Amino acid sequence: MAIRRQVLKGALGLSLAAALGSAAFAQDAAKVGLILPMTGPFASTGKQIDAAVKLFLAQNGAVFGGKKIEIILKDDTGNADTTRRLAQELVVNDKVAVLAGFGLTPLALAAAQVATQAKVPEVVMAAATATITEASPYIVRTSFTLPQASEPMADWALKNNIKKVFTVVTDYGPGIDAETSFANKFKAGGGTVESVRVPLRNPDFAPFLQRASEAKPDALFVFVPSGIGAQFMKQFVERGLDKAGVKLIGPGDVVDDDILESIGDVAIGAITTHHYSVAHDSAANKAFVTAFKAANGGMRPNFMAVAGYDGMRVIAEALKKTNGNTDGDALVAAMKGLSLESPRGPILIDPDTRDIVQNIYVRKTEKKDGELFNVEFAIIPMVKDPVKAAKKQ
Ligand code: VNL
Repeated sequence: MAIRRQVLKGALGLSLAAALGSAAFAQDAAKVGLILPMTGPFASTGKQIDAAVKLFLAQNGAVFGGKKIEIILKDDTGNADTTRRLAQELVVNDKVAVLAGFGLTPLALAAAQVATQAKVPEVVMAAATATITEASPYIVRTSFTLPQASEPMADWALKNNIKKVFTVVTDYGPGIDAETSFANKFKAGGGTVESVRVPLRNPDFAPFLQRASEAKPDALFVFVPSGIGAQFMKQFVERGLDKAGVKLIGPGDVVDDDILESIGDVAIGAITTHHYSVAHDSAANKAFVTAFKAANGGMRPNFMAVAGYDGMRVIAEALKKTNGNTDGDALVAAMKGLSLESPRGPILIDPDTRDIVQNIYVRKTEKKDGELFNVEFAIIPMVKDPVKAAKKQ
């Protein structure tokens, strides 16, 4: 090292720097370890986020605060033990400045201890259980929280003459968050709720939908993780719930833009509350959707893609603010309070909680020019995660 510095000072410095090439270059790189489920049942989430990260870097040139962002993509297949091992390897062997991705709640939680011990920021681009940001002071989230999306659904249902709701949710963090936040708010407003929870792995919705059908509710409130909606909706039709006139409501994961076409017309009329629709009417979103589709063979971006895109932007803005300092504490400090215009609308990284503050939109699934969309018709502006907001009071 000492010899190299000496030589670099000399006349041969330039050519030697060129010869050293990658070694010299590496010091000017900020490596981002991107851990996603690229295979397995949640591969659609990995695919969407990976594509959005690539798009952001292709559009913005990859150099921020003098550091070139280098992505190291790893497939955790949706297995939490693998996520933990990959996070450790990325920190120890690759010396990444940031860990990012995290397709599901157990995967985000599996990396939290690694982030804390290594003092490396963990940018959560998908997982959405409210408590995740409390698992490490290095976690910053650009996706959403289920209570943030589900409470507004209770308000809408109460105002729209829905009195009896049956909830069906996937039985793990985000599903329990969706059920609890919706039910508490809906019951407080005078509604009645009956609830069932469906396993995360290999779900068979039929017995749960049978119970829902027998309960004769005004509406069925559903949370299933992104990518599972088509499976759910198929069984919803097979059980005849659409014909029985049961209204479908919930956070927007079940009518995910990515799979809406494969769900088909049965989704028409569903009312959902969520932070992103591919149909969001803004110039920023139109540009994002056009570029994303062009780069990905016509694939629609969904709410996972937008969170991956914004997650990269948060990392880039933080590097600019620190002038390329990749110290974990400096990066997290720079991320706190960032406010940006996203394709979904305005977003803010809450400086107190490191969680995202954003608009929640009420949408109706409709057919427009032969294509299905979740069309936004009302906005609840800049919603904070209500679970953490309640704890503060
Ligand atoms: C989670 C939440 C995953 C919402 C999702 O799709 C989703 C999670 C994979 O926190 O595990 O749509």
